[in-house]
Amino acid sequence: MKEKIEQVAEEIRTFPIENNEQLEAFRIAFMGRKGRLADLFDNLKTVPNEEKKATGQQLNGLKQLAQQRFDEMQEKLAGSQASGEKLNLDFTLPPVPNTLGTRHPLSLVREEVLRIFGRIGFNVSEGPEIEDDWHNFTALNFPENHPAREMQDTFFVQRNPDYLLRTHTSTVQVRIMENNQPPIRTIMPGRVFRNEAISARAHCMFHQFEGIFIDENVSFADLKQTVYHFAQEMFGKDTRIRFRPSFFPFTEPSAEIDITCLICKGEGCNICKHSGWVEIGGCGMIDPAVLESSKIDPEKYSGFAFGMGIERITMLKYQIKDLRLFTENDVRFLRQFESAV
Ligand code: 2NL
Repeated sequence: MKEKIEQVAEEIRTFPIENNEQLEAFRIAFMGRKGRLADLFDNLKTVPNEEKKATGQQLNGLKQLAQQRFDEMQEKLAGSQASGEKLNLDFTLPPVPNTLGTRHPLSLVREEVLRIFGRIGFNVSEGPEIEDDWHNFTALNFPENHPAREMQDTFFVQRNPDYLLRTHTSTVQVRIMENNQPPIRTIMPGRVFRNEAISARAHCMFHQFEGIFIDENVSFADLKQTVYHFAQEMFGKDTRIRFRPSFFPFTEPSAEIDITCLICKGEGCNICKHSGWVEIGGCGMIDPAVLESSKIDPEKYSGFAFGMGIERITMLKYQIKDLRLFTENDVRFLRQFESAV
């Protein structure tokens, strides 16, 4: 027994402890429930009675020795980690830079649109993406048999086809007109949905913004100047605009808005199909029937409205050739834009 104790004492003194794992191995080997010390204490039963007291004292000494070495090494390891010696750290090195995300190009353009119109007195309105027939079609003067009301053009809610995914953001302006009297100046950005196959030029979900301006004596000249101001702020001072007669159920007269092609500056290229002009949206004077269905007196007030695609403007501004890039979340695409601050 005496030799055994000596031998274990030697092992306690020489057990290699250079890191936390070895410290734990030491604790388990000697001080654990099934360790060397527990073993020796068990053997105490077999020691003759007259030697028991002396052996017990030796064993207690051994226990103290193990505890001492453990405490000492634990303190030493904690100290060397804190000072960084063991991990070989150089605290003078510059920190690894934080990689910031970038803003989505559609967000950049939407915010720019809101800033431009905000500066000339437009506020921002939002509304639900699931709408009813009244707000999406009927209040906007869509006739009963209009093609947009067909299943192949619009997503209807299956259980109740009076509900649908809005196909334009005019739905929100209908609510604004219902609940406010002029003057009304507001911009409505948002997601809209159309039942279309996904390709480089079409998607079933995209973003647009519409604006309305209703007051006494609002004229087509006000509409033209507002759109012109927007085009210059968004695309640069050289940008010119052109209106082409068109038709929308909710405006009369209506026009399509073109701007001079940003790529060739009007000279003619592939993007503008050699016309020098590209379309960015539509506009018109709000149809008196639409004002009336929203309880605004068309005898007293008039207004204009316009709508533009955010994807379309973004593609023109950044020369992006495929709509699908906006929704694929490919970081090689996304990283090219302004970083989030
Ligand atoms: C386009 C054309 C347009 C409107 C949207 C509108 C809204 C109300 C009343 C009357 Cl509440 N009009 N919006 C008017 C003309 C054109 O959008 O090409 N959008 C991408």
